Amino acid sequence: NIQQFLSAYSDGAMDEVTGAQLIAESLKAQKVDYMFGIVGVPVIEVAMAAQAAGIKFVGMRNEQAACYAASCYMSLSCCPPPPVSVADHEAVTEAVSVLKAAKSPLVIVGKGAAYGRAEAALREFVEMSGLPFLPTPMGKGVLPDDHPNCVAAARSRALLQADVVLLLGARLNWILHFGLPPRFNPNVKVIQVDLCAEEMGNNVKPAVSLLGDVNAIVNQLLKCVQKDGWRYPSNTEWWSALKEKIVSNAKASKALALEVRVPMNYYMVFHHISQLLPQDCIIVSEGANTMDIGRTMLNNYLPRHRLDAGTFGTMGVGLGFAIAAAALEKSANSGRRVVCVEGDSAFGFSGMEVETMCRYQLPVVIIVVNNNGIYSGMDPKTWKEMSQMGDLTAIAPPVSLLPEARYDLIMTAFGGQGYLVRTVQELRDALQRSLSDWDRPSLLNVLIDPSSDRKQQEFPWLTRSNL
Ligand SMILES: Cc1ncc(C[n+]2csc(CCOP(=O)(O)OP(=O)(O)O)c2C)c(N)n1
Ligand SMILES: [Mg+2]
Repeated sequence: NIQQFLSAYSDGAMDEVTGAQLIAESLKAQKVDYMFGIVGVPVIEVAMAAQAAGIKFVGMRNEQAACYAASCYMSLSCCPPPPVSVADHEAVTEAVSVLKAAKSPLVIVGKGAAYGRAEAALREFVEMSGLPFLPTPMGKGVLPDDHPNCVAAARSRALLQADVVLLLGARLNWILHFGLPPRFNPNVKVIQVDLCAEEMGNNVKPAVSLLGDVNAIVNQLLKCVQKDGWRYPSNTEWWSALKEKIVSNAKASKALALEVRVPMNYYMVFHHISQLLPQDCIIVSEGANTMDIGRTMLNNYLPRHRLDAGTFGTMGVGLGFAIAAAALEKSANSGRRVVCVEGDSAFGFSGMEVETMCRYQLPVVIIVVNNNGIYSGMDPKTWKEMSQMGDLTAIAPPVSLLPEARYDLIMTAFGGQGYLVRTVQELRDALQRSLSDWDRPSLLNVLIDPSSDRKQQEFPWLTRSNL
């Protein structure tokens, strides 16, 4: 440790100590085991001293992506658990009585439940109480998406009509429409479970606040319902309404997924990807339609196996996240695959990190869902016609990107496998081949219909811009 290092120096066992060594040794003493960055004078010395101190150094192509990689590493590798604090006993009893009085209760599982490792207690609680649950984007997988109590496929209805929401480590921010109408019932009662006192009451005043460790509190709730054997009945109007919506939404997605057409639509692409991905893979995703539709179609079965643009919707995080995740999986020899599902615009933000993946032989499978733009784009012919009509900077829609750009060639440029994909068969073949290659990364450039869109939404405010 740093003390030994310094005493070796003062004993004269070492002739000289450099600033770089001190930085490296103190990082090591704080249990840093990976460093992501870019060197140049005088950072080269720090990176080399880090390696000498036993810290692995991943040289990236842009500091922004290096920061994303480091933050991802933090959330995937386990930090020492903080001291566990439980909620006030009376508040727990109060929460259970609010739940029992609910006509249409809903459990929302946030990323706090994932970080808090609440999966085992939560599964028992949900199965014991018979309550419907909805994961937030990063809460996906705490309980498997195919769990019978998961109502993700009826998300809008569940949020709109719930009269009591048990909010587990999730924030009422824009992702949950601030907990307010028109997305939520104006009289909804929120039971808020959170580790952070400052999150309590943000946007909606909770009916009950349970401050403390999510896992510990779910266990407290579980004990409470176990004691009197309470269970929310499965034959309620609420469950029928949710199930009816799940069935009709699944039907609409399936109809789109089973279309036979070239170019493909989003639903076809995700349907076939979801059939081929291993259940334990880590899914990284970013984009707009790509991330939103992908989230509904690509199931997570395990906690902490999904990383996406998250709370701030920041594009550019995907490749950094994937590099950190793949470095971890590779050194642990876990056999788990990292799959990175990117919109074509999202991919562009950190696209040069493909070289990083090739250099370190990280077998990430990147799938670029390429619709020639941000939300939508133009087909090559229309683009060409438009370019003959005038100055593109004056007339090209700001959402458009170069049609049919060959992102797959970026991967082959550095020695990885690139695939250009237009059809379902090509998609399946390329994905199967990529998933069996553990020596190098692959990139599937999946050209889809540039006017492909989400399926019809029930409410216009779901997709309308707030501007
Ligand atoms: C750092 C950053 N810059 C810009 C944006 C604005 N933005 C939102 S989604 C998006 C890209 C969506 O396009 P794409 O990744 O191709 O996904 P698609 O919707 O086309 O499937 C952009 C640029 C953002 N979210 N983050
Ligand atoms: Mg796009």
